Amino acid sequence: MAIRTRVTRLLGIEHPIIQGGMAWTSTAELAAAVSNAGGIGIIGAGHMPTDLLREEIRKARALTDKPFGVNLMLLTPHIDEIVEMVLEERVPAVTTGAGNPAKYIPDLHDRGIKVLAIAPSVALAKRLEAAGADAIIGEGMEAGGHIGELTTMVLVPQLVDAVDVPVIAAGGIADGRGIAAAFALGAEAVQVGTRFMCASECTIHPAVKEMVVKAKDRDTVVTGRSTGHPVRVLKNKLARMLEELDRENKPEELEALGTGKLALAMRQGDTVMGSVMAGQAAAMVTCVKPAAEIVAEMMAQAEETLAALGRLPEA
Ligand code: TUI
Repeated sequence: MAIRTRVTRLLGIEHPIIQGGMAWTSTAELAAAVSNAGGIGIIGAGHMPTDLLREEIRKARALTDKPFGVNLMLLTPHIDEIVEMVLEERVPAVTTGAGNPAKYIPDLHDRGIKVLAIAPSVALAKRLEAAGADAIIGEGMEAGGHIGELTTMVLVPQLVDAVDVPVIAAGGIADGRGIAAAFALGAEAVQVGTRFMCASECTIHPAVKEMVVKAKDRDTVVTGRSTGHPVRVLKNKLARMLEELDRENKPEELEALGTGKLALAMRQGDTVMGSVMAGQAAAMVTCVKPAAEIVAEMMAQAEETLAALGRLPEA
């Protein structure tokens, strides 16, 4: 049995799983693997130069016939150029994060590109719906990387009540129980990031995968609140230094120290002085395995969980 929703129909995918578009982490290899597994893989643009991103898109096209997407990180200074290129390449879908994509939506729609916009609040979700977003991704603060203030548990049902377009739940979802819970909240798909960091096809440094696999429940911390761009990372020496700068309220020094550190972790494998962005669900990731197995196991567990909920436990 497959779980079909407005989101699977919108994107033409088999399973309601959207891979988080993680900067320096979700490259063409991971995105194609998730798409081939029946979800939708998303290439993380982050601050990537436009030409490199174009190459990743073409690589993904060579690795899968299925729909895939690109995450537009709206804080990047050359975002207009990135959007132009994405329009030229006519990728099937984009997810957007770290800002309001409203002004780009008409052009994206003209090229038939579906727009799934991340909203950390009800007010932004309503504005994005009015601007034409095809779906809203409600990302709770359990997520890794740049986060809002609300948890997935309270954000998602409020978004479901506030907008008519489908809502996708994100933040803290790493297994099938999380998918079932998201559906209970009214979501019609989930976005999963951290679990896919430990997909075999994910090209991040093995030292980072090992750190995620070893992470326990309280091993993430939010740094950068003083800059207005709080970021959830796994605790390490860099995180402790950033926490100290937050305490001393030195946002400029914090920004300077943080610059370039995500690539240092993900590509070079520096787990001491790199920024290991990962969600609280890192604690639920206990092994590296192919994306197809991750997707199949998550969906099987979601279906089991949903079926079991129809037979409430006997006292
Ligand atoms: O974007 C993410 N996660 C990210 S982006 C990123 S790269 C980065 N590194 C350092 C500092 C900042 C970014 C790493 N992880 N998730 C989606 C997300 N979107 N979280 C929060 C938001 C968001 C915040 C404000 C979306 C819209 C928004 O709108 C403000 C406005 O313009 O109204």
